[in-house]
Amino acid sequence: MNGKHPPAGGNAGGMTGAEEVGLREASEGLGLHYMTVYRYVRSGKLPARRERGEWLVLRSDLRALVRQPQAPVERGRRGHPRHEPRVGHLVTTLLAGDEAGAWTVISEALASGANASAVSIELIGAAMREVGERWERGEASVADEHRASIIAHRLVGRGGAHVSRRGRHRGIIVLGAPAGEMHSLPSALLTDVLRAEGFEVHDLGANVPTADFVACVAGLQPVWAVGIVVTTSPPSRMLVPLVREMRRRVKAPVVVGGAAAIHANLRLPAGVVVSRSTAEAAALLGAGAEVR
Ligand code: B12
Repeated sequence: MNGKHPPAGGNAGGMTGAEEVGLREASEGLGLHYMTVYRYVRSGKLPARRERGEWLVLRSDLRALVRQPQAPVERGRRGHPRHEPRVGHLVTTLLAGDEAGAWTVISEALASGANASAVSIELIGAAMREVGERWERGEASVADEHRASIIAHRLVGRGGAHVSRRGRHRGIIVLGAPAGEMHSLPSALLTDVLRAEGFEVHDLGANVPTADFVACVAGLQPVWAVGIVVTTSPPSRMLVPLVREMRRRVKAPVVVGGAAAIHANLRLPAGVVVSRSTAEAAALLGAGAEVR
């Protein structure tokens, strides 16, 4: 929205008069409950700006909303809810520092029948990759990106409450990144996927010193599998020593993955598996098996 807006007011029903209206007026004009329109704003479905504590929306945006086909749950080829349209809304809210709006996007996805781990991977992961692209293009500042990743972690924490499973767990999986690798969201996201599959997951996050990572796994034995993730290319020089030490000290299978593992020409000890995608990482760790 640009800055050339006249003051709010005018005839909401006919959507004529001033270019911008407040939410009360917008909801009357649309024939929707005030809270529904508010949710549209917070989730990014309806563009709006705030002036002296009041949300203002353009009449042209209200007309565009009315013309939109009603598609509350979009479904993909296999009948799963599709999240692509929501990713854009999530990016907008993340970059605006609007945590409540970001959570609205997530909760709407959950309410439409999406499972929590799909939300993690397809929504939060995809949105953060887009944030990275905007940062790379100079369209988002480092502060924007930092704020977005803090919110993303908080969303994962909140969404994680939806994936807890009752009963005995299938085994312990430990995830983390080697020293020097500062990206912690990849393991946080995979944590939810594995918990949904019934594993007890210990996520050590980013930048874990080799000795401490290995000692933690050794202390938790028996461990079903260990996942080590590298995101920045070239991968941390501590990756190979970590993998070697892990293989030497613990029996659990080790899976290495993440964006940097896929692209790098890694020389890893025999028996260590490299995953090429999130789904493959989840499958390999869940199988707890070594694939040579
Ligand atoms: C947030 C962010 C940061 C934050 C991280 C904060 C945090 N606590 O995590 C901070 C500010 C620390 C950061 C730092 C840097 N960053 Co950064 N960052 C990002 C950003 C925007 C999002 C990262 C993210 O969470 N992505 C979402 C995750 C979920 O996506 P994913 O990586 O595909 O993860 C999946 C896979 O890893 C998969 N998976 C597959 N196999 C396996 C196996 C296992 C075991 C596991 C657990 C997971 C797994 O599971 C994940 C979930 O789906 C990305 C953009 C991007 N494309 O990701 C840049 C990005 C990764 N960063 C980048 C860069 C350049 C840096 C810095 C070098 C910047 C700098 N000059 O300082 C430093 C590097 C620091 C370091 N030594 O590691 C580049 C990397 C480019 C490259 N070729 O390596 C990116 C791609 C941005 C860009 N477009 O240029 N960054």
